[in-house]
Amino acid sequence: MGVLNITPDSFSDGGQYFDTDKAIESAKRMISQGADIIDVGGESTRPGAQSVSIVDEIRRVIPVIEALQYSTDTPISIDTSKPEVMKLAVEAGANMINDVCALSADGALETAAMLSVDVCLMHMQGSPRTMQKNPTYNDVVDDIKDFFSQRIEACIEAGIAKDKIILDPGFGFGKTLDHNLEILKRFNEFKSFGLPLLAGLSRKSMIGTLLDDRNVDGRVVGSVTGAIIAVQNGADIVRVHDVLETKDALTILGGVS
Ligand code: 8Y4
Repeated sequence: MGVLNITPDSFSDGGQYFDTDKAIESAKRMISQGADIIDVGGESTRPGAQSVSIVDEIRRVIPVIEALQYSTDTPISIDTSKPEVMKLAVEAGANMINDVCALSADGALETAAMLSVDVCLMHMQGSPRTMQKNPTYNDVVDDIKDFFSQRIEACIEAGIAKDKIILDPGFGFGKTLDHNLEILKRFNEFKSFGLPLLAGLSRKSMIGTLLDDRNVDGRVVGSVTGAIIAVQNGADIVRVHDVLETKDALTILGGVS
């Protein structure tokens, strides 16, 4: 899964079409590099990030989804927690909902059920603004498994078929470095649900911290290594910024497995 963040380019005054065109170009590059899914997001979910209005999020993501729907066969994922955005995105051609809030917003479960697309349920402790304050768990893997059980139950209750669900422990979302490493080491334990697993470690601070506070641009090799470990430990989908590099590593892994 290639990451496509659509946020206004503060270094240009090219306006809406400029951002949209750049996003489409970036998506097409990732597809040519072998991405099997493009994850389109219009709201930054980084720690402490500003929230984005529904209208602004729609203005950012819908034109890009429409253009990709028209010009490629590659499945499109909509990275949002807002039911209004989910609905318009799927109507514009998105095939999957990637929700870091695991369909917890008002109306999100019902909307996802109605749209009948795949949904990725990600675990987060707290909210993006506060999650890194003081994350605590009894046992991080067991606690996340309990969360998955509850959210799967809520989905089924709302009419979402179990075979449409993908699970993601949410690296960096209310987790310390030690929590993240424990999740990566024990990733296999999430296999017990019999559902596909997604891992997103790409460029995250756990990589930067392990590499002596390396900046985001210097995290490619660390991110690729993290993706490989996740796949070896049972991940079915890896959400990455560096598609070409990750594909190369997965190709080598595929040669011996
Ligand atoms: C640099 C670059 C530093 C990116 C931090 C980040 C996940 C996700 C995000 C994930 C799923 C991010 C939307 C955070 N992470 N969705 N989204 N799983 N399913 N931070 O791990 O990339 S955004």
